[in-house]
Amino acid sequence: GFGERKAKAERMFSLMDGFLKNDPFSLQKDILHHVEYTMARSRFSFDDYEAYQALAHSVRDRLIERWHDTHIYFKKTKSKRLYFLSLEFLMGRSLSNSVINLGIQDQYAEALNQLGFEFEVLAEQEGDASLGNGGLARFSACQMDSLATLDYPAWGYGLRYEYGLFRQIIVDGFQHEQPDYWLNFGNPWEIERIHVTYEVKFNGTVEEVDMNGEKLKVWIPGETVEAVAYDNPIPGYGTKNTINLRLWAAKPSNQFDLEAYNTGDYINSIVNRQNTEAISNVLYPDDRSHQGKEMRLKQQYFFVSASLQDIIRRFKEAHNNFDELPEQVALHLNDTHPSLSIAEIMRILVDEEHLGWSKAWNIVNKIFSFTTHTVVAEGLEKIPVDLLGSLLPRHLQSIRMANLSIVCSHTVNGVSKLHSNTLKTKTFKDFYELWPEKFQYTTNGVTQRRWIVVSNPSLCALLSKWLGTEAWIRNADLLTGLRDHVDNTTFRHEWKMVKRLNKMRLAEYIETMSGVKVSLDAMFDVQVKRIHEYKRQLLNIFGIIHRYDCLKNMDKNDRRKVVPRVCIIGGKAAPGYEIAKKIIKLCHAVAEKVNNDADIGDLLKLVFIPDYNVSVAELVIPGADLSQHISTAGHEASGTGSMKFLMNGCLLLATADGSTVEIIEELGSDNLFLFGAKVQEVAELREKGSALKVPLQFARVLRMVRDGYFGDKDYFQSLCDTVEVGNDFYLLGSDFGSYLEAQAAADKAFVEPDRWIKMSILSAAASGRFSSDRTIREYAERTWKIDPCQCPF
Ligand code: GPQ
Repeated sequence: GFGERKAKAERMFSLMDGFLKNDPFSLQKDILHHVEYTMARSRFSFDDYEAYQALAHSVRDRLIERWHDTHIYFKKTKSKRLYFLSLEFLMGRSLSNSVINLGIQDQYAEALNQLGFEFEVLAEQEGDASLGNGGLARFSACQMDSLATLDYPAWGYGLRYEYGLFRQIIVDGFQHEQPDYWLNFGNPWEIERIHVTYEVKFNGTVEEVDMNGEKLKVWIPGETVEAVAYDNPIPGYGTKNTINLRLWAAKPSNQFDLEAYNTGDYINSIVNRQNTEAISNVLYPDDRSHQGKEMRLKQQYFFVSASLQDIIRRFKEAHNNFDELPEQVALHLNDTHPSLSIAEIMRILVDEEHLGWSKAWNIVNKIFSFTTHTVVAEGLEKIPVDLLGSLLPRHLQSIRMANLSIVCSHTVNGVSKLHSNTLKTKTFKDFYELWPEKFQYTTNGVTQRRWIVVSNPSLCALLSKWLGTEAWIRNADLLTGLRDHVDNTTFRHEWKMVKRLNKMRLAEYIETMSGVKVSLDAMFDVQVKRIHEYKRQLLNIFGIIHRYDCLKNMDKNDRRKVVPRVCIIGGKAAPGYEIAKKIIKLCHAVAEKVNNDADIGDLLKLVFIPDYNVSVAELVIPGADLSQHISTAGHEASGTGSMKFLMNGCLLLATADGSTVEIIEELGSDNLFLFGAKVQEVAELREKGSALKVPLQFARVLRMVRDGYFGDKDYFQSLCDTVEVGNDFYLLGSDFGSYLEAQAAADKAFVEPDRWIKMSILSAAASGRFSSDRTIREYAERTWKIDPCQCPF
């Protein structure tokens, strides 16, 4: 009875000595406890790595407490839930983010100090969780942070790849890929749920069976794999709410292949069982083209099947009528990757819940929303009929993943205003004419918790000081308040000092990574993102070659007026993307020449930062003066890097593409350096073909590369071909002139420090709209129709 249960609860409570306490002394006790009993190291002797692990485990305990309470509360209130389905999440590191969101950063710093450790030093021990490729995956991570912070009853679902995105190492200027076996040293941020498992079926045949006169279709699978849940708590900031990111791992199923055992083929049957684990082994590193790969399709279905079984089980715990599904569940398809969910949920409702096709269809049409992240054609997945047919014989109905997603979703989202227009007028024109009301856009955003509070503590302190509040950490709109202080010289001075400090941090990193010493007085000009032809890193490199060429031809007097530059480029190329790899090599070849030219000295340096990832971004972005977002107009669906730079007071040099168009609306075109063809001009320029006008400087730079000025003459020819007049799809040549003008305008602004600092402050002040909190609120209200549900303290 009740009395018994109450007594039991009280006893539990007293055994736990109340819930975990956060004063420095309690934290120390917990850290040492984990050194001794979790790490099994002596508390009298442990190194930084073990200290980090013990520290992380103590944070994990605190996360688990809130995570439990949050879920009990969500369950109790029966709030409608959002399930965010994504095959990629780029979480990066968790330690700093967690203690900041838990609000116990200072207590931990003090606790560690007394033990003789420094928080920042231990934080460096953590590796990145890189379960994604680029912008799409980092955007998923930012959205999880905002969902938790804004108290939305949401769950994330994904795959627990054992190998994350490859590590990039550079040998002799060439990219090499190394496996990222990130779980090698244990992962304190996840909770293994050995009892949360589901069977996932593959292959086999569909048979018709007679059930009391009714003909039913039954799928007889050829192979069964088990999905095991790993839960990753995601804490909100300034709230107790801690939501869940559930990642699935594949394990051999317990369904034995009896026949194999009986025929005595014991060893082989074990080997086959082991092979099934391969499904969640590795993240595909080609962002946006996974055409026709069987293992990729298996991953998608494995993920979808496990997630939906879990979601339906949870729904059925509290409801017995599927008509209530749309009021209880919102399913979000993050790109087309999880779109098999649609076919799978139909299969479950029809085959397993026996709702009948039309009833099931009606329900399914009310629960899905879909965001597409690209306009590039190869980003739209297609699955060969025979592949889908043999792997999932009961699902074969449609195989253009985007079409399937559009037809069955109530909302089709673009990721910026410009992107959405392209979807409506080009990519999905026919669908738009059929269902105009489905098409919306929700401009992307990034979380200021990660991109200011975690990564730029000095700016964070300065913002709170001048805004007179820390409230901007939950409400980024308050950043506009910085405009009030832009004429204050003390403020501007402090702003400048913060930038200088971050440049120092970055300069140290550059020196240890590449041996290149850079001057803090130079303009730090950064382009970091995946390497793609449409993102035009080659335009940047050609600009650098041009700059070098000009310097070489300048007399001593003129050189004195030149603004020194440190050009920084970073990003990974998909392993099979030859042209992208050549761009990386060219960058190194130019760097080699320029950096070793004593005659040029500090006037120009070029550094390639290897293995660009979330934690490297946290270091690079705050230290940038200028950043480049220079895709051919109409090709970057949104772009989120620009938003992170903007928040950190970095000036943008950009084309009017993706989210930049909206950044201009907030910031005004005077406060950034805009160049290049507009989206509506692109088609016409392309049509001109070899009649297109290209500046002489461009032809000269191209000639230098072709003639072997930077070595490897033969190797670079095919790269040069891609931008030769008549073949220059991404319009590097025709944009080159205005690119150089924008660069000159940036140089000019930089020599007026006051003006530059003002522009920098105004950039950060305009960044509030690009917080993922705004993105998530829009999605929640307009698309998912979910309400906040705050777990009381
Ligand atoms: N994006 Cl389709 C990726 O990072 N990977 C992909 O496979 C696809 C899109 C990016 C896109 O290029 C950026 O413009 C967006 O800002 C980002 O997704 C998030 O929407």
